[in-house]
Amino acid sequence: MQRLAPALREDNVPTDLISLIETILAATKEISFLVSQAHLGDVMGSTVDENIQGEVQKKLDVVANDLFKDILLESGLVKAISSEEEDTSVSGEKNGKFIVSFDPLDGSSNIDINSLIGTIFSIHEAPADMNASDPDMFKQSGNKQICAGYVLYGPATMLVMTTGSGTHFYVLDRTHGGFSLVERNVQVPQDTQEFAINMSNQRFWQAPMQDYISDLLAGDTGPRGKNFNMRWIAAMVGDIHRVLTRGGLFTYPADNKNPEKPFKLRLMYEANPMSFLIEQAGGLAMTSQGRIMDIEPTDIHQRVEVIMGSKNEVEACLGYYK
Ligand code: AFP
Repeated sequence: MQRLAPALREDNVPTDLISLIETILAATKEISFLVSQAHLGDVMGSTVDENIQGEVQKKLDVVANDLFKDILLESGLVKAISSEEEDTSVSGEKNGKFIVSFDPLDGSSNIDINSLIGTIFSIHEAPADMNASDPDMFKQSGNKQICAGYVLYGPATMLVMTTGSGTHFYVLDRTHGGFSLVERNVQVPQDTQEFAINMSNQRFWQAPMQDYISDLLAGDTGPRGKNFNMRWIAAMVGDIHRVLTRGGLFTYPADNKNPEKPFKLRLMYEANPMSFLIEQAGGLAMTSQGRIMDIEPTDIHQRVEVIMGSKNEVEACLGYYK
């Protein structure tokens, strides 16, 4: 089985980007070990702190964030990082060529129930003319990502990554401690009979999403003329991994539960990297208004509506917004 670095060289990924990817993966291997230790290590449960989004931080959120922050800033490869767990960007090497946005531990509510969690990352080139302490460096659209991926800490630890030449699956091979390529150019099936949404928010959705989901639930007796299955893992990494593997529609739509916060998912370290992976696998990644990766960011922690997955099903859903 082909190992990571040769596979990346085959895709003409530059050496310094390969080094950065390997740096990120070194941190994920430590997290993978910590996750597998559960109660045997001191990583279960919550801290007394909240992050900038007002969410109580789990111990593993903090440990994973510190691991990433330290390893990336020590690498000399990055000019700055931004993380779900940091208030603003953190500067690194002033001549660093890259900036990295990450969610160190996606699906935090799954930590204590020994269920799927993961790390999501997105890499852009650092603008040479900007100061390392300037958070505006991160205001680059998803179109400008040069690499995006996630590591899923499941029964197997898997890396799913794109550098713009397709989306590929790798598995952490514990016999040699590195990631091996297991599937090149994954393709999301264009049609699906499966959707993922947090149904408990139904009464808060806008009318088009209400109508779309009602039609799916009506099954073969409704206007869609076929039965749909539903899944919800409560970790975007888990849900998107299923969509990349066997197709599906994943959405976190706008809702009016809290009028000050109509969207849940974060653009820079959730929606953009997942959009890059989904599009590179032939799927669609949209809001009800347009392509996610076309959005020009205004804030590191900005949130966005997400409708992504199998092309024909995403288009069917967007049809309700016209
Ligand atoms: P965290 O990154 O704070 O763990 O949040 C996970 C998440 O943003 C995303 O991964 C899930 O799809 C979504 O939240 C789950 O939301 P619900 O709490 O509504 O199930």
